[in-house]
Amino acid sequence: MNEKKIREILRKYYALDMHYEDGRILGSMYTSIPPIVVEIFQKFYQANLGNESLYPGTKQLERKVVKYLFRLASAQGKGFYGHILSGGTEANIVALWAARNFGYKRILATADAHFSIRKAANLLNIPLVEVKMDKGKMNTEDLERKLSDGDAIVATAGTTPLGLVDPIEDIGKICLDHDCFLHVDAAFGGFVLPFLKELGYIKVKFGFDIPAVRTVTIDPHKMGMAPYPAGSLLSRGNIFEKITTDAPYLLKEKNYTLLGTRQSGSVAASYSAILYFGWAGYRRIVKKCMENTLYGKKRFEEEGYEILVEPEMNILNIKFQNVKKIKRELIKRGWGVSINPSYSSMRIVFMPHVTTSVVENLLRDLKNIEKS
Ligand code: 0PR
Repeated sequence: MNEKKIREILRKYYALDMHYEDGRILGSMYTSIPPIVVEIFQKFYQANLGNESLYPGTKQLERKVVKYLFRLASAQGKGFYGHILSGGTEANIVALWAARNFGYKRILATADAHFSIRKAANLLNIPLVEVKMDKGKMNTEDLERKLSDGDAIVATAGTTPLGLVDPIEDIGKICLDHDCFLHVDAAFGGFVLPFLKELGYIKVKFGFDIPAVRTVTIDPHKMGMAPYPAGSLLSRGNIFEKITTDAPYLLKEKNYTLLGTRQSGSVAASYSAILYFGWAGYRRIVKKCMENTLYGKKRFEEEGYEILVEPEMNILNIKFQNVKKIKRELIKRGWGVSINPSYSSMRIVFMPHVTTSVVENLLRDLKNIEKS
């Protein structure tokens, strides 16, 4: 088949998909990325760090990206390790896999921890103990009550449903009194919190500046403006040794992540995004996203809607009595929505494509739904 015909066939399917540029995707943690980043992704598309010896250039780029992520995670000095993985799910699984291999026997997490934590518990065949929450954040008294030596704790910096930060400093203090493994899931918050801090919106620690924190997940493919698959796992000390597998037919004869073949064009692309935006550029993005979140909060309140919880990051939740019906109706009108049934709320992730005019369009459609 000639190229023109192939393009024609695929155009039809492309048109069926939603695209960030259309301003209708409200509940994703991804957005459209600059053409240069896409170009670099294409250029490096063959790279596979699953067999890194063939790709020493991309390997060097992985180190550079990881170094940048260390800065986001406040890792200072030597003794830190990291890899670019396929996303938050793989990073959370690998962290808990290593913890299990160190001998930690249970996982303690809240109900708002990402569902990949439940997957990890299931795959690793270790019990998951639910820690209570206070308004979406881990309740440290309940944690103290339930914690034993030999536990792994998962704290979240930017929870998936509400975008809140667990009290990680307090959790870290509790952790120091026990033999436990503290993993921080900053898949979303890792590229947000350091900038919100500089902008004066929030004052929290979430990374390696908390002594008990052992591992941190930060995803370039969320607020890092990189194409998927690009997550990361960073660790104090080399936890990857605990999950290394012999792979005799690879040049390096070792494999130290969950996946074998790893699409690593995204590693080069992540580095190009870091160069393109720079620290100040990411801060500008975060500032705009936060301003839009607060604009959304103000406008929804003006129109008589209830905001579930004061946003700490660029995630806003609007309460609805019948949130499933709202979801259905919005989908009918072409919106990509995400709801939190347990909070009876709709979640808007204020990624860069969710602008003030998207908020106004959404409010207009919600008014129409109410009338219908
Ligand atoms: N940790 C946290 C805190 C997350 O929010 C997510 C994903 C993960 C880990 C897992 O990351 P990966 O999906 O990269 O493995 N949270 C998003 C969510 O559930 C994922 C997402 C992204 C969902 C785009 C929908 C979507 O269109 O909201």
